[in-house]
Amino acid sequence: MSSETVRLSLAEAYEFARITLLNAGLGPDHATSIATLLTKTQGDDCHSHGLYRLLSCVRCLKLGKVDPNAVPVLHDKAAGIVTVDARFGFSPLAFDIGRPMLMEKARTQGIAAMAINNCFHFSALWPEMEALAAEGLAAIAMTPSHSWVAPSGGKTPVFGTNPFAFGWPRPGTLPLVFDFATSETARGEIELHRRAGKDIPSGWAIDADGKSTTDPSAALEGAMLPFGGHKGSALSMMIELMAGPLIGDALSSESMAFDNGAKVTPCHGELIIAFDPARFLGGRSEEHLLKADTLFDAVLGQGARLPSQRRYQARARSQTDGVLIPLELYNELKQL
Ligand code: NDP
Ligand code: PYC
Repeated sequence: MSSETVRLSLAEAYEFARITLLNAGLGPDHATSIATLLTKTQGDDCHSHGLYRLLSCVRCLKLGKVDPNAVPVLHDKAAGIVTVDARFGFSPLAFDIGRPMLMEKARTQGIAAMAINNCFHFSALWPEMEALAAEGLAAIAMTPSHSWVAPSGGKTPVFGTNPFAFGWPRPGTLPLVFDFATSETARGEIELHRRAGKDIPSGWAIDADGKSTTDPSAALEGAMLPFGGHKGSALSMMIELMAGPLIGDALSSESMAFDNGAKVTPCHGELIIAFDPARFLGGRSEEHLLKADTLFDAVLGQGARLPSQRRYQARARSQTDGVLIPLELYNELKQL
């Protein structure tokens, strides 16, 4: 693959994404929501979940899998529970529609959960965590995907790449956020290695015969591996349960069965839980939240970095310099 790149300002990236989605037949509200999201992820140098995702969105639309005009339906399910039925549309608009009620319930109850159901889910979770943490709430989120990942000690895919994300509000500065797949890496990262003609590190995946592989194509045909052995495997299982049966939605294996060989974006649910420190702590909230800085300083003081630090640095760069995307991807997207 060529190493040539194209530079786009953030405004151009947004418009490029929006027009690509509209041209593929996606409804304007969804197109706006997704273009906003992909501009954020590309701007923060999250390449596996940036503009690259337009390829799979358009494929999903062309195959008629996703409802391009689905109107998410919000349900006030209980004092601390919101559900949003995405009605087989993409998930970002469902999150946008559910977020105000989730925040209101978290502020009233101290803790509230939002289940998004029946959504085609392709996105990074950190923008959702950052949006909640920027409003003073701590939050966690999790979602299954397709069954691509073998359990620790096994060879056959059962779990999804099941990301887990966390957001922590920091008075006066940007939130602390982490967001990672419970597999060694996101599947999108292996796909990007394949597109770039690069090997993957050993330990990420096994081939169809169960042997360790550094060949991205063999990895995608075989099984991905959980991070941290039995620990990542258990977390991944928890995510299957909490963002699957608990909210009345699909396991990764069911999402894969629903896909029926089309190899498009997984379709399932997502669980988001928000916590209001002001409700837990009352007037002592700020004092306790500032204590987090002691912890962060102890990390930074020894030369380690905080999760989200790289992204915030990339964001500052993108705001002035724009984003670089591979020319090949740009041309492919333009042809769509
Ligand atoms: P990584 O393994 O790169 O881990 C990313 C997280 O770890 C980020 O929060 C990152 O912060 C932090 N981090 C990385 N290196 C360090 C370090 N040295 N010190 C401190 N923190 C560090 O990401 P994955 O490949 O596992 O996942 C990438 C994305 O894929 C996620 O956004 C995830 O949501 C998405 N995904 C989505 C799925 C879906 O079904 N929708 C499925 C699977 C993944 P920073 O960002 O600042 O580098
Ligand atoms: O990269 O593993 C992944 C992924 C799955 C769904 C969206 N991204």
